[in-house]
Amino acid sequence: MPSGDQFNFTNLPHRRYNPLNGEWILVSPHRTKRPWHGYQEPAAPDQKPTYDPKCYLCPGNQRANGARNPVYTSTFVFTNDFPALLPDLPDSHCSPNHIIQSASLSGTCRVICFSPRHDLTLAEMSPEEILRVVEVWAEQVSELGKHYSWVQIFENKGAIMGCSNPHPHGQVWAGSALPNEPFKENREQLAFLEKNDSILLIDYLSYEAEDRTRIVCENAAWLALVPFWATWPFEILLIPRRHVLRLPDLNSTEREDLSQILKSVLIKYDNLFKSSFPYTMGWHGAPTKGGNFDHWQLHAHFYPPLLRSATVKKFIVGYEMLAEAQRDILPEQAAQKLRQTSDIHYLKKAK
Ligand code: H2U
Ligand code: ZN
Repeated sequence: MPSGDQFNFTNLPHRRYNPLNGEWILVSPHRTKRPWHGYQEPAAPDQKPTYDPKCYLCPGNQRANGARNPVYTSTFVFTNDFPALLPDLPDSHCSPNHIIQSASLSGTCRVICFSPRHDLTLAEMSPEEILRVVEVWAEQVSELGKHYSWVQIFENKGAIMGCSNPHPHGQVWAGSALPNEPFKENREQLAFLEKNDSILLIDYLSYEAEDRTRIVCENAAWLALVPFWATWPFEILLIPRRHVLRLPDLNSTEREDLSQILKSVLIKYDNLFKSSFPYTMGWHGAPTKGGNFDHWQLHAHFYPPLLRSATVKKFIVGYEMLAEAQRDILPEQAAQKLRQTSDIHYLKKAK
């Protein structure tokens, strides 16, 4: 925590700067004087079947548009039956005056089933099974990156995040333009390199590795931390220690370490409120077309909505929609709570 002047950053409202997107966030730690209601009776574990004959994603089942899934035994990728993006559209930009603009965008959307087992989540899969998911993510970036400048890998988990199906799965959307969030990160990382002659997230990693207050867990190749500028209560940034631009650039040790740390992070999330923790997570690596992107550092964002229990969600509304993002619990407190959770999944412990 910076100790600037006499100001008490742990008790008083202040703003923190997010150097990745160039935006500020309001932090109101004095509001956390309210009692902490984090602990909950363990929720009865969902009794999900290993195979659900009605699930669109289970092996051998028919999907909503009539196609049938193969009887897959590991991971399975298919083109989304209801894609938000379509391939091979003509290039078109339309600006009839100085206000109105529109542009065509070609792309594709895919669904990635992480496991044939309907009842599992990434947190409950073995590191070997998670490694297969990591390999698929990297393959998707390699393949789609040849055609599109941005390949967005992500997972929406939990009904609270709008996830449509509990079967463990993620998505990839690839398109021919840089979307808003990566656009800002590209701009800020480039400006940082030009100003400091170093890589923003590599410098940040050294700072956090020394400071230690925001680290959630780590291994030889990766660091998982609640960023100094986190917006979501238990937001996590996962960064490789080595300067790596994209997922396919990870070596085999880094991939193995990644599957280990993913499991650790997700177990800690589930253990926090003894529930299957909802989140949106996704990868940001350098754009895959259009120049030199050495200013980039690969990283994953985890944005979980829960605040105080499995049922209390943070809403991004009001001041946050109209002015700027705001949080109560300090990122340092969130990191500490996550650090203190067990490394053994609560459902395994209960058995
Ligand atoms: P979520 O990750 O948000 O649950 O979305 C699942 C995706 O799966 C969603 O984009 C696709 C939906 O279009 N889907 C299919 O492509 N085929 C199906 O039969 C069901 C769902
Ligand atoms: Zn299923």
